[in-house]
Amino acid sequence: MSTPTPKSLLLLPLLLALAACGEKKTTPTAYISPAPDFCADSAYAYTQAQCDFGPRVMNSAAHDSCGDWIAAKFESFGAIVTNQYADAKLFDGTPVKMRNIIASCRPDAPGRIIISGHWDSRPWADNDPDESHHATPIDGANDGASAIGVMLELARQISLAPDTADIAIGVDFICWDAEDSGMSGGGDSNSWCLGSQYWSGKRHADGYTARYGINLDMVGGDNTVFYREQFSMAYAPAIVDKVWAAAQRIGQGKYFSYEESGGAVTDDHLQVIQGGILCIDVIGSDREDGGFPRTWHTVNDNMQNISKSTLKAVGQTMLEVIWTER
Ligand code: AHN
Ligand code: ZN
Repeated sequence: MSTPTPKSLLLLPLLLALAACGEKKTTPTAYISPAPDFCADSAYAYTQAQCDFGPRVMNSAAHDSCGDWIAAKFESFGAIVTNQYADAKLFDGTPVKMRNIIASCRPDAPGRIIISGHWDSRPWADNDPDESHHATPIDGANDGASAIGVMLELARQISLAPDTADIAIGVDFICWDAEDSGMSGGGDSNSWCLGSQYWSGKRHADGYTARYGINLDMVGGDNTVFYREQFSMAYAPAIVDKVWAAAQRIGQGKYFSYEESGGAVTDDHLQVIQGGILCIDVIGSDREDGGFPRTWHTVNDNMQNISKSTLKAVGQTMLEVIWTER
């Protein structure tokens, strides 16, 4: 006995045709971005390369070699690199040798923006659920390396852009040192962000200024979402709007969410603001509880918990901002 074709199946071609029709009428013209494609594989590889040096904790050989690698990599993309070396003391009195690495792309462009992130990693996994790890240095794949990985890929994309590309600005990539050796548990907030503190008092070049800054922090974790951080909203709401709008435009609204408000975070952007340039923080939160990513300051902040889609969301949004800045 043959099964009769259900009526709904017979109607299917008609329904599809109608659906297609309806779609045509209601879908707005797709936005065509002028920006090139951000390559998440490259950003991932640059993140991995930093981790391969070992934890980049202050005063370590891994730290110093990785700093040389970061500077050379930016130079290989045609950036002019300026180093800011300085001595500082951690909250416990330990002297540290800092190096802020400033890589300028299109150095002659009069209009400039800063894209920054820290390149050191935390010497202690003091948020690890296992107390025996509290003195272990972390890889800092997300907390540190991911931002620099994204920034390197942005510099590469700028270097690949043809002379005819419609980029109206220059970009200064600032890699902060000694961000992450601060006192945990709501301790002295001045014990964090030592590299950017130094820069805010003494910029890398006399008379240097920029239109605004975007600091990236923990931009490669899995299960990550970006909420609008509270200090950024208080000091630079227009920059937050610009970046979040760019993300929605290119279809990355799932990552750059308006749904919840972010917390207020002591981070390097505050030092840039302190130095007189408005700056926001694009900092990852955990999608489940809205707090810091679940690998934050644990031994699990390693490459296994890095997501190419998160790197892509942030990197493509930054390219969109760079390519549409007038
Ligand atoms: C504090 O915990 C005070 N600030 C967080 C800044 C940070 C640390 N970002 C990454 N690691
Ligand atoms: Zn950290």
